[in-house]
Order: sequence, then C-alpha cells, then structure tokens
Amino acid sequence: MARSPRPQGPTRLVFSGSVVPADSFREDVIAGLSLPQKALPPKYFYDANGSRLFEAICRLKEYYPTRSELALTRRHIGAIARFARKGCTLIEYGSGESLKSRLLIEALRPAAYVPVDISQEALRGAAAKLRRRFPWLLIQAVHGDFSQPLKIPMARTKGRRVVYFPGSTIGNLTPDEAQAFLRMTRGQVGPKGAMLVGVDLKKDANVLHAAYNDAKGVTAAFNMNLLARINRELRGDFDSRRFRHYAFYNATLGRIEMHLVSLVPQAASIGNHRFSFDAGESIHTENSYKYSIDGFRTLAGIAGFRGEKVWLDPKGLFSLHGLVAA
Ligand code: SAH
Ligand code: AVI
Repeated sequence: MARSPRPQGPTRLVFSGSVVPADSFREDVIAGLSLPQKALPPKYFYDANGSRLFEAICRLKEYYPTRSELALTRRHIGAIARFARKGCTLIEYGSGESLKSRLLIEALRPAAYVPVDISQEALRGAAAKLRRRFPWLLIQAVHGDFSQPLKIPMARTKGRRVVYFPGSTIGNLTPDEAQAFLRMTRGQVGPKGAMLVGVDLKKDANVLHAAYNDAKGVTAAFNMNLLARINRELRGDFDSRRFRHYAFYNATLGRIEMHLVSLVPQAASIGNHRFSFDAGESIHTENSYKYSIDGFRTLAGIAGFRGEKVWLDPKGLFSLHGLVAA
C-alpha cells in the first residue's frame, strides 16, 4: 500500500486518562454471580489475553463476521467515504486492533481519529501501529467504557463528527442498551453528524453455531478466560476444568448466547463471597444479537437516527449501516 504524504505537521498521538472505574470488575462479578441466572458482562472478556484471543477468533475460518465486514468495506469504500465525508472527526467505539478503521482512515483522511476501548492493551497496540502507518494523523486514544455515560475529551476540529462502531459489537448489547447507546452517540455527533454501524445479519443457525463453536476451541478459550481473569484479578478459586463452553442460537430472541456450564455440583469463592453451582447450571457470559436490515433501522430510528445507506458483503452475511441524525 502507498505511504501517505505528511501534510499536517508532526506525529500526534494522545492518550486520555482512563475513564474506566477501578473497582467495577469486583462489584459487577459479585452482583452477576448473585443473580438467579448467573451472568457476567461481556466487556470483561477483554483483558490482554482476551483481546489476543478475540483477534485469533477474527482469523478463524468459521468466524465470518470479520472477513465479511472487511470485504464489504473494501468493496464499498468509495461510497462509504462519500457518506462519511473527508476530513471528519472519526470516533470509534470498541476499536480493538483498529483493523477495519485503517481502510476508513486511508479513504477519509480524518481531522482526528478517536479510538475508545476498554482494553488498554488493544488500544495501545493499535495506536502504535496506526502512528507508524499514518504519521500525519491526530490520534486521541481513550481508555473508556461505552456502557457508561462517557464524556470524551476531544480536540476542536472543524469537520463533522462520525461515530464508527464496527464488528457488530452493538449485538453484544440488549436492544434496550443498544438504543441507549445510539441515543448517546446521537447526542455526541450532533444534528449534522453521522454514524457507521457494523451489524451482523440473521442467517442459517448452522452457520451461526459454527462461528461460535469453532473446531480449534479458540472461542471456548475466550469464554473460559473470564474465569482465569476472575481467579487472577479477584483472587477467585474457580476450577476451569469443571466448566465448559456452551454457545447456541436462541431463535426466539434472535441471539447467540454464550454460557459457561458447570459440569458438576460445586462451589467457588471470591473473597468472602461463595457461589454454588448445580451440575448443568450456567453463567451467561454473552449475547450476540443478529438483526434484519429493517429491524436494525427501526431500532436506530427510535434513537434519533435515520438509516440512509446500507452496504452488504457479497454473500449477504453482514451489514454496514450509514445512519444520519434524523
Ligand atoms: N472493532 C473491532 C473489535 C470488536 S471486539 C472489530 O470490529 O473487530 C469488541 C471490542 O470492544 C474489543 O476491543 C473490546 O475491548 C471492546 N469493548 C467491549 N466492551 C466495551 C465497553 N463496554 N467499552 C469499551 N470498549 C469495549
Ligand atoms: C465483539 N463481538 C461482536 C463478538 C461477537 O461475535 O459477538 C464477540 C465474540 N464472542 C464470541 N466470538 C466472538
């Protein structure tokens, strides 16, 4: 790929101070394991190891979303850039390794790129690579949690604000949470702003099943890593050999559910808190909602956006929605 010229002065990379509360992990884990259906928020998958495992998932043959979204972005990059407009400020939530963002940055030449992620490791790794690849780019990285109201420190730039939310990370929110998130971003981009959202589509349940139950067991390791993180960071004593990964498509609710299922009756402790499990009882660790194009547009409409464009990959597995403030 051709190297970009360097018209805008010296390299600029800024890390804003963390806006992730320090003890929320312990509180959320104890609260989640105290529910009748034990549950943990999926945002805690992404410690350093979890972020690496997710990157490995993205490269699996069964995990079609990343390949499909990359293909559709490459194929329609001209139209996507016309929609978002050159020189905009590009804010990306859940930026991870910023893989797809590179295509957008090249085409849009944004005034600033603001990646926001809960994983410090992913954020730092991605920012360092972007800095080498786009020396002209102003990068303002934010270690933040988008499930909380989030004020993002941002330089004053002239172009419109565009929020980019790829990867179908929006599918990991319940529809109510997704609406609240879209309302927050609608406020952030203002009346002239726009949003690009990657959304996984409803499809044959067998394809979905394979994507979340890969043959190499990488998704299983990603799921099980939550227990290892609890043991390490909260001094828990979960025996991971006594749990197994379980993922299935819940057609009624239109979502993949991931669980960690206890293989035997057992108990595990975190400090003074003790949690018992029946054999077969699960911890619900993630939902991944799948939408129809109209279903997602309706949801975005309630949050104050109008669906103006939608792009699909050649196999029609994944969608990228271009939303404008309604
Ligand atoms: N956008 C990338 C990565 C998707 S994985 C892609 O399309 O491939 C989901 C990303 O969102 C991870 O990098 C994870 O660390 C981040 N993430 C998950 N929950 C988050 C939250 N509540 N706040 C901020 N980042 C979050
Ligand atoms: C980040 N997110 C959209 C992924 C998904 O497909 O729901 C996380 C994931 N979970 C298991 N595999 C991938």
